[in-house]
Amino acid sequence: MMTTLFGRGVQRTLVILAAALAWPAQADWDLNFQRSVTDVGQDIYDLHMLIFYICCAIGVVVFGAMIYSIIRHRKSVHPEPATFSHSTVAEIGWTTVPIIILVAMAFPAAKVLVELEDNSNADLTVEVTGYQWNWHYKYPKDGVAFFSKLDDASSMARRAANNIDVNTVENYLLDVDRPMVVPVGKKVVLKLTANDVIHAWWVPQLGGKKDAIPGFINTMWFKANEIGTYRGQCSELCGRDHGFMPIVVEVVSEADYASWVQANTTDADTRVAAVAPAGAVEAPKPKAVKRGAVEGAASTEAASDAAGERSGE
Ligand SMILES: [Cu+2]
Repeated sequence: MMTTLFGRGVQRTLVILAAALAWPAQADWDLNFQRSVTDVGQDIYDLHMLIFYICCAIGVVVFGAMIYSIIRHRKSVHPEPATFSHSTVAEIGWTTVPIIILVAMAFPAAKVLVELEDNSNADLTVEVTGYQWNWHYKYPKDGVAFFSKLDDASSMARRAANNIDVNTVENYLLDVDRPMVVPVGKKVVLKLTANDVIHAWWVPQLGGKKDAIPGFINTMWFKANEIGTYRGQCSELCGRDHGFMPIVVEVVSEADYASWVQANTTDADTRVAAVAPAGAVEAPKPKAVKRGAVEGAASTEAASDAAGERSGE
């Protein structure tokens, strides 16, 4: 019985090894990050690969030394154990070498972090609000605002009672009714917040990921170099329907973006009004010091404060 199990284990390992060796033949079957279409995303990918190779080299050295020592100094060859208690040279070595490696890794990592946080000079700013469980996008300058939720095909298929084979649904759980649209080659700055619980906006191919937290405005940016459709998901475990709030970003040409804005601006005002969270617009009650004209003034001031807070200014 044990021999059969062992034999099967060996067989399975050989199959996995063979699959790994046949790697170039399996371009569609990828285990690594998705290739990014932004420069920063590519830098993140390169950094990830650099650190990965460093880790592999450390692994080879450490396990190599271990395996060598186990074989070289095994009991049958060296029945008498050595009597030294420590080696100052070795201690200095295994303290300084990791420090040098860490410092060497900190430089490229810091460079990417600085790049990632450079939210200046936006060509387009989009306010993104996470809701339970969909996203709201608002383009303040272009007067476009809309909700983006899981598309109907996925929504129907996800319910067990409907008995729909999810494999037949294209982009299952990764499609929305209204994607976010941005122009290619433009720096898009996202102002992220949430209306209820913490969500996180992440489209892997656009690089970076940011939390959307109620009461806070987090900022991130991306500049897509290629026209295309890029998919992501909320990456914060935000609640019951967490798995059903995908993100789709359509990167289009400037002309296509302009006509999209043209086609979607008209209903913006009503949608914005319908979308604004009730509590955020309502001014706090003025203190009951004086009545009349002063109350009106205080109320206006409070309202503009509240509005300022919302837009993050
Ligand atoms: Cu979420």
